[in-house]
Amino acid sequence: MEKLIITAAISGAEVTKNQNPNVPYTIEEIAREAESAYKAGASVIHLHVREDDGTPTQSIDRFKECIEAIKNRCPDVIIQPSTGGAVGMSNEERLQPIELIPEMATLDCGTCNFGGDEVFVNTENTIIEFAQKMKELGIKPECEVFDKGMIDTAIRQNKKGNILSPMHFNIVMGVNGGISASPRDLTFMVESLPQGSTFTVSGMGRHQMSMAAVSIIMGGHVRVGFEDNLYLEKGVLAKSNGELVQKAVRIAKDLGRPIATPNEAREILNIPL
Ligand code: KMH
Ligand code: ZN
Repeated sequence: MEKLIITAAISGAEVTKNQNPNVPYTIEEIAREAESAYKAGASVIHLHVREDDGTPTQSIDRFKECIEAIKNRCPDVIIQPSTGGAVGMSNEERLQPIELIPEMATLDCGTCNFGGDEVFVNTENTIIEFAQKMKELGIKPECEVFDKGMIDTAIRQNKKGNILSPMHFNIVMGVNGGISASPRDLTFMVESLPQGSTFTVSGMGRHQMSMAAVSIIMGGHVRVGFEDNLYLEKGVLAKSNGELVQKAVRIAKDLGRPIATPNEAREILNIPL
């Protein structure tokens, strides 16, 4: 079976130190968490950055500093900045980190309720604008899909030439407003992907490891980390992102799936070495 790419979503924009004191805010903390995930077996770091007080920001300067700090500790890791940022940010704000020409970045493929009164807005024109900019800059988009219609949107943009083949998807499951985290729904999503695509799965909260296990069995990849889940197991907060990656590695080993290095991940994702 193809080697397993583990993405660590180390920081997110929504989780706080009140929920888990190990959520990173400062540059030093972000670098520490990236290193813990990398040493445990993550080949991709999905990156959001914060001000020192925890406020989410898409500041290019903050991204630059964080990326440099991560690269000092994990020289070959793939860094995948978020262009989703936090709910309510403008497109201009959100797009800033792509000017640093990272190897990958997220491309959110639709609008989604995000619990309470929050709506994560991605109009069709936004998706086209973000996709075209990433294509121009040679950045591999990870299509974030929170529901089946978002896969169809990505396929439409692929047919229009705005997203190149082979496409890579992150199937996000269990957001309040998105598709549920269940094996049945994951099967439906995976069967809806174009031939030749790769995919990873992000299960929210308590679904993180169970959906990771299903994805590993299906030949998909996995995303774990504080952005989506703060607990190692019921009632036990994770001490680091590394602990969550270690757990995914254990599951993969038990299921007979070897772990990809960053360069092996580049090959699988069609990113130039
Ligand atoms: N924080 C969410 C509003 C992404 O990184 O592209 C958006 C998000 C998706 O996390
Ligand atoms: Zn994110």
